[in-house]
Amino acid sequence: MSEYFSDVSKIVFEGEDSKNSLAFRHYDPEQEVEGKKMKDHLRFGAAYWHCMRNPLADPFGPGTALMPWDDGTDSVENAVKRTHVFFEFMEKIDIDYYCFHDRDIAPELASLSESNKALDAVVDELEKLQGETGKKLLWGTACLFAHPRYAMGAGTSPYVDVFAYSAAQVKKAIEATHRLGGEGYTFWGGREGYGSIINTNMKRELDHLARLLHMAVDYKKEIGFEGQFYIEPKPKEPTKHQYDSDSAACLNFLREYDLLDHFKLNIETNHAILAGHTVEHELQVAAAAGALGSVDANAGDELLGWDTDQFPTNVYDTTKVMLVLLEMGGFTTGGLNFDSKRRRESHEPIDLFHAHVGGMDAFARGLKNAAAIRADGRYENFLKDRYSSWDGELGSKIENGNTSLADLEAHALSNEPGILPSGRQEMLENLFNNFI
Ligand code: XUL
Ligand code: CO
Repeated sequence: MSEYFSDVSKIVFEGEDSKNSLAFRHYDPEQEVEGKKMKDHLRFGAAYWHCMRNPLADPFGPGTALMPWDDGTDSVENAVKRTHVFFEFMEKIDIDYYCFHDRDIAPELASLSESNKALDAVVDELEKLQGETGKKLLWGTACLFAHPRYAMGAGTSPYVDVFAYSAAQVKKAIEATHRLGGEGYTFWGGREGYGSIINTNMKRELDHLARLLHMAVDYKKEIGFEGQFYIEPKPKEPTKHQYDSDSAACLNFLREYDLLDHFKLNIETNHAILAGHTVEHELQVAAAAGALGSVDANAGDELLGWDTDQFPTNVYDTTKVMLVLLEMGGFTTGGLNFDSKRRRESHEPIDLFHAHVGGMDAFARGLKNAAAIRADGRYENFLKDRYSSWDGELGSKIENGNTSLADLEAHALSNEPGILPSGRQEMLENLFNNFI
């Protein structure tokens, strides 16, 4: 196998005292936390699109990323070569899973049948590389937002031929994911929304999107694909309003169209922020509905209002994410997919390694912190205590639906609430800091 990253050897755990910037100081894959290996808690994924295809362009200038292995063409040979670079990267960074869009791994060619053939050829290669290395596919997806035909949406396009084309692409991408043993398949509706409501029939678009998802569920069953379907919420960008705007909107859509049994959510940190929520809010909404599936791990920038997709380095945030995940009992099919890109100025191939090392270490610290918070028990006890009035006779009667407004009026007439205990927000924030 040729070495595309000849200046990097396999990244290993060296511990907190290490001064080596290409070593893990916290991520020790085999170390057990709460009785499970770190690598099995975190289930890191590398995003093919950001690692291999993102040129690091911005609206004011072209890409800067140096990709000496890439000849810049749309040839299948070039696409196949990239898969080798990517697998060498995964091997050296010690990430077990990856995620792709159909059009990242293989080129979009002049016709659907040519694009399908190119995809088959690249999937052949990926299958071989997975067999050789033991790397696995966390999820696959179809890119239904880049090509101009999708400028007005895919599953929500006003044009039926575009809808049909997107359905064909979804069918093929599910097949590719199935062939590669993918543990999941994601739907991110990048342009499933609108730029202006004045030219939009919202009800019809939502009905159509649900039809597309129902057909995907049927096809999944037909071919025996057992991976988990995910919807990935995002409120805007590229559209002004995306129908899958946040966890609550996605859950409502799935319930309304009788799809909830077939989907979980893939929550992305930066998307939560764009929706005006914290990521732990989005995770908790999904978890409460039994629908927290996977995480697209990244970070935004406090001063910028768009999807900057930065690598996660904030240990407060990773601790909060890991707390929700540990409370839920951990991932089943999901993982922490780094849907993160380097900054435009970090254009050297080696920056890919620095970026992932930082993200992986930040999550390893988050995991250790979250486990320590749980072992300490003070949060859990505080919460338990705060709601303990509900554990009495009246509380359980209400919770079980065995009271009427008149019953509660009778109770309230002789039980005025009085002065309540403090919520202790500051004390709890201080306590949290003790674990960071
Ligand atoms: C875009 C985004 C996508 C999805 C997959 O903001 O997050 O890359 O994760 O289509
Ligand atoms: Co994402």
